[in-house]
Amino acid sequence: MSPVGSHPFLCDIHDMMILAEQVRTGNIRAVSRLISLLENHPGGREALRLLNSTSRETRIIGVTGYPGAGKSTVVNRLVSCYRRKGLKVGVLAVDISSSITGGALLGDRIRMQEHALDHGVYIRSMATRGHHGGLAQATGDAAFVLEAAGYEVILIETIGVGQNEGDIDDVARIVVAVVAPGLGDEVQAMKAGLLEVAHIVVVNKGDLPDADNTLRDLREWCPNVLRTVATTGEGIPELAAAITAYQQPHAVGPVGEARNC
Ligand SMILES: Nc1nc2c(ncn2[C@@H]2O[C@H](COP(=O)(O)OP(=O)(O)OP(=O)(O)O)[C@@H](O)[C@H]2O)c(=O)[nH]1
Ligand SMILES: [Mg+2]
Repeated sequence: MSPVGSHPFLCDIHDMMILAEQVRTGNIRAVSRLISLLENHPGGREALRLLNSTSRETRIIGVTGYPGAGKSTVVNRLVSCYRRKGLKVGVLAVDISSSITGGALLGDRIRMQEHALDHGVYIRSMATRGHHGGLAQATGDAAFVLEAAGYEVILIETIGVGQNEGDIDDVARIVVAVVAPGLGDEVQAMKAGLLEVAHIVVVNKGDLPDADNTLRDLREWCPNVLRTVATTGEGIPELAAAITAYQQPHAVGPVGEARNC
């Protein structure tokens, strides 16, 4: 591990302490700079200790699901919902494999553009560069930075196709799986893996004709299935309420223990 001092972003421990202090005051540029440092330099993790983050009631919500199911559109709606409650929201859009996502990150930016001028919203795309477990570490570190900077809700979007969900489970305290109607045979085979990690399953694109069948099918696997039409916002307040209910300590026991599926 090379010393942080060799990193072009930072010169020495003094710089790092200043950066940590700026993060604690919620300075967005400092947040971005520290996350870049963490992504690019293993020694950057030292900076996390300087953040002195006391545990807050930050909600870390994972949103996973098949490519194109509507994760970004759902996340965008949830951001609006939490902003209406006056909460500061961070979004981490994780790109596990660029070969799967293609132009997804550009799409994410467009779908979340309405929040671009809102200082209470921080949106960042993260690439894990194919490292096994990279999602857990890089995203967990970034979530920790956002928490220290005073973000009260952190939404993590990631593609789950039956292999990578375990990662998001390590970081997020609650996982929402987004699926779209008309699951083909191939996707059916992945269903068990995705549902295993989900606390709440969302059948998005509820406006499509096949939605009822998909809802019926999934309810055989999982009792906690909601229907949304993210493009119009239908079902999003119910989803937000389900997330909140899941986080009540008395509702289902400690988050992360009980699964609805
Ligand atoms: N009909 C319909 N289309 C939707 C709905 N929600 C999202 N879409 C559309 O589905 C497409 C994909 O939406 P995204 O939100 O980018 O999906 P995603 O899961 O984030 O996609 P990736 O990040 O590429 O995996 C877009 O064209 C959306 O407008 C919905 O409720 N109904
Ligand atoms: Mg997306």
